[in-house]
Amino acid sequence: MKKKRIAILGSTGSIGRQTLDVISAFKDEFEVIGLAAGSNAQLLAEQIKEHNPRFVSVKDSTLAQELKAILKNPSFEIFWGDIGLEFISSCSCDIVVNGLVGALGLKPTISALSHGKRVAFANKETLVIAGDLIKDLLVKNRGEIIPLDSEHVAIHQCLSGQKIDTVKRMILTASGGPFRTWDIDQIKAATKEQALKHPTWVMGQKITIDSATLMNKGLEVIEAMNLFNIDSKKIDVLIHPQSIMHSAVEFIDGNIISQLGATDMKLPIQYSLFYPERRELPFNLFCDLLSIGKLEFEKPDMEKFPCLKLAYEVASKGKSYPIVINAANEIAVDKFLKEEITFFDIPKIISRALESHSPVSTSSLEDILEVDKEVRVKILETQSSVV
Ligand code: MN3
Repeated sequence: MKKKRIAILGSTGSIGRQTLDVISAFKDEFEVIGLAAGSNAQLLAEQIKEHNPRFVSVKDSTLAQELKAILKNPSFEIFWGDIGLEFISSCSCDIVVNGLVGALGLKPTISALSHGKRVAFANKETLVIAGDLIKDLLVKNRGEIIPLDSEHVAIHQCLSGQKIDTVKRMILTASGGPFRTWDIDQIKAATKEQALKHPTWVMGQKITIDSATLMNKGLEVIEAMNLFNIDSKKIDVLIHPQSIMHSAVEFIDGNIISQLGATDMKLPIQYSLFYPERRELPFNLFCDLLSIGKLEFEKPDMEKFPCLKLAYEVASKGKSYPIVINAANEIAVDKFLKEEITFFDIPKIISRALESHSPVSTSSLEDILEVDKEVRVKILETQSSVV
């Protein structure tokens, strides 16, 4: 059997590491061709020793030197920066796993899809800021996107064999994050450590903070809108603390199809890498419904979690607003992680950025990057004096 050739963008991040866990469990079926990482040279070196890729990319030339020094006789070609990411995303592979965080993932996605690749997609921010551009590329080239985000993998399975015009609504579930049961004043005073304690999922820092504000769910609403071509009015969010039902689709005839499974990213990753086939799960991650006992659902509280409300507003406004919400959120989360602002400054910064934005239509990569940059510069210039 011919092995599937895989390139991973963001190999040392949470998605990248778990993708390599899945690949290691199916060594006869996959071959790692390319690895792109940021600045964790030590972990990348270990991954290279184990998977022996042909192409490697790191953040900059200093890190490339560092990596060469760790691995005495490298047998791979090494690249760095934007060019490296673009090279890896268009190299001779069958599947590109995009596990990058933030708008950084946009250019490599465009490059992979322009080369007709299948992209296993965990980089939601790219679909948020460049939905139309990505949809255009999918029409023009033979590339495809298979979701890797657990909710979207759930919906992808619920829609199997169904017609999109028979969908009444999609139900995205959310764990509710660490502050689900806190009152609003407690949330306002939340610290970085408290926000990083996610109740059900183990993930990277940015997405963990996004889960605490519920911005993650807001971005996922826009992601679902673009991925499945559906109006945001037909996408509901339900808080589901057990995180066992990963999402659901209600059809016009009243039937609801949902997908359930263990709370572990290796499941959606395995689904995405093998789709449309299935393989026996090589991990002890089968879901025991008896030990879970009950599934609960709650309505999200938009006062306690204003980021979700902002995301819905942006989803219906469209134009360049999704770029603004994403850029402002990335900056605000970064500042919160550096302990420069409070937890409730995050929605404040975002809502100020949205209010002061004059919408434009963005049809090209250049347009998108220009708005993205403008928003970031404006926040960094004014923010310190306002908050
Ligand atoms: Mn998700």
